[in-house]
Amino acid sequence: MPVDGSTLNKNNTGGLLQNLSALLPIGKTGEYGIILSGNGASGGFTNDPRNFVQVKIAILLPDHLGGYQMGTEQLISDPYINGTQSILVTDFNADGTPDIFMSAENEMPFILKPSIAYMSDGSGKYKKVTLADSVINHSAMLVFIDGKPTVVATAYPLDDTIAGRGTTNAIYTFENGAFKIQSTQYINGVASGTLGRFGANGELEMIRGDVVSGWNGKSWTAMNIVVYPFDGKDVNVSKPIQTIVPYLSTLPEYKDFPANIGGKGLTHTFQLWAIELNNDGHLDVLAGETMWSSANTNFPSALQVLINNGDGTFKDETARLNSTMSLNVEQIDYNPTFLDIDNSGIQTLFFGSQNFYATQRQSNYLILNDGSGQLHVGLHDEFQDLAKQATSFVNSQYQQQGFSTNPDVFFPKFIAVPQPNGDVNYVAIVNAGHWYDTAKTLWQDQNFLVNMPIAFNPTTDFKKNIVMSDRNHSTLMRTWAGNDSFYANNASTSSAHIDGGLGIDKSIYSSSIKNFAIKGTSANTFEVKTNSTLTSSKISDTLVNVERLVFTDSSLALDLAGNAGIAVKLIAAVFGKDAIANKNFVGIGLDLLDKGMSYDNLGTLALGAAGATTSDAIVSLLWRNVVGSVASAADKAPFIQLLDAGMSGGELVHLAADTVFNTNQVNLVGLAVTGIEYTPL
Ligand SMILES: [Ca+2]
Ligand SMILES: [Ca+2]
Ligand SMILES: [Ca+2]
Ligand SMILES: [Ca+2]
Repeated sequence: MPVDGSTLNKNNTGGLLQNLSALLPIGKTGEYGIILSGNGASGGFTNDPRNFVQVKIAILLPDHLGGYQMGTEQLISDPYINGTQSILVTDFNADGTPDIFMSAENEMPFILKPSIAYMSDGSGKYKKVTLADSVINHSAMLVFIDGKPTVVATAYPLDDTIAGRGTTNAIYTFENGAFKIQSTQYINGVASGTLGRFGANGELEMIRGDVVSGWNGKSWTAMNIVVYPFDGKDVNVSKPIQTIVPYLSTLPEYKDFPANIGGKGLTHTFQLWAIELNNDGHLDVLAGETMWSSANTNFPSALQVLINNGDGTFKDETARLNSTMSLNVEQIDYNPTFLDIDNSGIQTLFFGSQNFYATQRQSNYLILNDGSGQLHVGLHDEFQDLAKQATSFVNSQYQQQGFSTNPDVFFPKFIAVPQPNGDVNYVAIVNAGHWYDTAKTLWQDQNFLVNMPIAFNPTTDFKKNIVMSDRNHSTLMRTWAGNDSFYANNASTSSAHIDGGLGIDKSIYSSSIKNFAIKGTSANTFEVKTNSTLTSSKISDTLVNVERLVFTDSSLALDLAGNAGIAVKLIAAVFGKDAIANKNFVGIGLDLLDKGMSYDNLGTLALGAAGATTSDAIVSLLWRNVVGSVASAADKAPFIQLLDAGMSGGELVHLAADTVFNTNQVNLVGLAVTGIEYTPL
């Protein structure tokens, strides 16, 4: 396991300062192994090389029975690395198989070391490569510059007197069979960074967190996120493009918070992730932040949302777009997984962290993005119950051997493992505390890995009703199984694609229906476009799985294969085909069906409203409306017999309404292209 036994001694008891994980794509598309590693801890914050902690990596492979088995030795022959805080997985050598990059990081003690990479060798195994750097990289971020994988490292802000600076803020690319390492300018204080084509015309920018300024003789007075131009080789720190105050430091309630890393009221930005959040074509940024404090264990943490204004500057939209994540949690994952799990083109965010003595403040999260940049907590509180299950499993299996664990002491880290079908399973890392190794006569940390195949699938299991009040210029939005509402505020001037998923979803427009061209193009798909006459607020929407359109003067139901189809067929059968033009009738039918009333029960209700109470009256009514003639006694007899034998009136309505006579007379095929107007209740 990650800390190797041969390096253990009384100073190095095998503790991991960071318990990191990353997914390793393996086998079929959508299948993953799990890489585990971290950086060790011993000897405190010194630079005594005798206390250096060597760490191993471990790789778990799926056992195809829903669990995992150790697979390290199948893939690599030398698992020793120099500690890391960033496990980065991508295909650097472009051979079709992902490689693994472990940027070196050690804080206890501070020791400069080379980074380690495991490169796919073409035989299904990995070759270990020791890089020609010398680093304590607090952060290393994988970004893609024009499709090329690039590692952007941020060196720990070392004082020259501790251990030298080594290779400062290196940028790594893979060129001609080897890693090219390019050192960039040393900047006071920085702990995190990312690089990307954030500019209006794709200009490169380097963004750094924890950039300190305003030394007052005792402490820094500011510690901010700073956006710099990047010329392809280095940052230009003398011309910052923008200085951004970390979210927590913008909140009055934390103005005087006794934060340790920066000082009073200052926020530590430990990670910066470049990610497209609102799908407007301009790369955005998420910042991982904390006011870690030894004096106040209820320190706040945050995920700051910085939306690109389109010109390479950013707007802090945390309060508006990330309102559901609590600030009263432990620091979130340094090495989260961002992955498109439903082929929507939108990434879901997975954060897993081990938390000590902090059950209520645990920071495991599954975060969903609806595509407008609005983030929703998919799973968080649920981990409390899962933690109880995982720890009681460990206790039931291993208590006799002396192991015991308690989520209130060691809250597990939950590693998300998406499945090819979009389900998300978890592996919990359960810390069972210290354990005495009689052979080595020392105490060691012990972790158990517990497989938790919960099969959470947001497409079907996330039932919150989403209100997208602002599209934030997005061209790609999708929601889940709730009844969702999409407003067109700040709609993109380009074409937009919206998928409402399961549930009765509405797209709402703030002008008259006469300004729009509306057309069903294929199953569950409608195009809604503003006419050329409407030059302001142009809309060009492709709506999938969206059931209703709402305009200022009219509403349209599009789900002719769903509730709207039932309402129309049923109204025609019971009230006559002309009645489908009665928008109130359609609206009442939709309202009842959307609330869950069955086709048959609505049929019975409609018969009552039409005054058909006897078997004869029911059959006569349906025959007249569906067949179009007055039924003879012989025509009616078999149906009257069915009713008298116990069939409900509603069931007979259902049968009659679904006949081809009826679907033809209401022109169901045509309605599937135009939709049907209704008056909402
Ligand atoms: Ca490769
Ligand atoms: Ca964006
Ligand atoms: Ca929905
Ligand atoms: Ca839907």
